[in-house]
Amino acid sequence: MNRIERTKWFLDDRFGMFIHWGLYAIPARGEWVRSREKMSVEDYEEFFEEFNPTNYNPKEWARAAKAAGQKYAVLTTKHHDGFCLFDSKLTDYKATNTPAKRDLIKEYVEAFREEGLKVGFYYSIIDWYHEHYPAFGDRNHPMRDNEDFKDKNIDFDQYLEYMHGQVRELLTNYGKIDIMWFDFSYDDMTGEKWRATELINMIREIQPDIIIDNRLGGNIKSSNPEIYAGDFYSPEQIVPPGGIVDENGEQIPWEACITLNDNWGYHSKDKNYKSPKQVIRTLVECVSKNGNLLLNVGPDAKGLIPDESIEILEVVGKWMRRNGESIYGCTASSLPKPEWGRYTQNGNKLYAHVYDRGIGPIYFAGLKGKIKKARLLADGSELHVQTPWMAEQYSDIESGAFINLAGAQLPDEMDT
Ligand code: JFZ
Repeated sequence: MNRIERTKWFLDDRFGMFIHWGLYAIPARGEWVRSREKMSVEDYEEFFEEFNPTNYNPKEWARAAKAAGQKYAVLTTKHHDGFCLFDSKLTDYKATNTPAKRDLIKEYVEAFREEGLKVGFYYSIIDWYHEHYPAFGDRNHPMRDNEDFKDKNIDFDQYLEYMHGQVRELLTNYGKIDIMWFDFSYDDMTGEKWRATELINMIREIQPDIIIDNRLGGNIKSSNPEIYAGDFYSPEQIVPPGGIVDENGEQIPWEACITLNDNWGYHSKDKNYKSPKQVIRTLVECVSKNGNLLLNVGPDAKGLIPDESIEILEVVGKWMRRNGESIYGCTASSLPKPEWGRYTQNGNKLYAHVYDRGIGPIYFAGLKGKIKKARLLADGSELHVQTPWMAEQYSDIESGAFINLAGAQLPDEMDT
């Protein structure tokens, strides 16, 4: 299988749930708390001893994702703090040794599979816990300025054995896994520094169909990319304005990852949530540029997705139930971006996402005589192709067509 075959389902599905969850949910100041506040392992230890997510019910997470129209999920099996939600034989720093006492990844995989969703693993190649992970290679290591730590004898190969071993565990012990989402490489700590070719060969042997992000390093945009350069490009907190193409101008699969508020991990004070409308428009924006959206939630220390996030997902789901056809299996359109919104397309079906209906009929450049019929996607009701009075005199619109939206109820008066 090549990248194009592997990513087919992914590009059809378009919309996934990202989940950042770990010990950092307890301090509730985001997943970077250890680095930002320069906490030692000991400072962080109380969260390990305390971690007991009594409300952890991944079936609920999976139902929320499915109801929102999301088709796959990616969960942090280990974040930069090194804590593992899975029962790794290679470390004691794992959920089974906390009061939670269970393999939380196993339950996640089962629950999401049961809802018919595809399952992904986020795995941090950065590790602030492992004794052989070098602070000198990581400008944000919490212990970087600590003299004792610097003097430690680091054998990076031991860390690499551990990291490769954990990836092997993750891809061996939980059945078929759809996405491996590595995070991340600094400019000078990249590619073969992770023994990336060897790592990818191992992964492809265990899970031949799995798709992998581009954060191990390499140049995914090259016409001859390294084996570890990834199946899809992962821009963060941005929708790339022109999509992503390789050196030859060919489309590269990509997936924007975006938070609902301003943190990935749970943050009790961060209430800066995006509106459902912004989220829907971001999803449309991605698809209109051939991309996916991986939308993040950060469950709290009890294991609950914040109410605010659930409410946004519900509204998005309402929209998706009526308009999902304009997302799944859709791509960019070759038509120029319309002034009133965005296009997505599936074969000969063009979806017009109308953000600004203005007054009068809306204009479709280049489509004169080409629109067979027009329908309002939300309810299937008929719309009329209409040529306005004296339109032939508007010199710049000769090749275009008009559709009359009069009387059409755009969903919540916000989107098509
Ligand atoms: C990383 C993590 O540090 C963060 O906590 C979160 O998990 C996010 C999804 O990924 O953050 C990054 C990684 C890469 C870039 C920026 C932030 N980047 O390439 O610009």
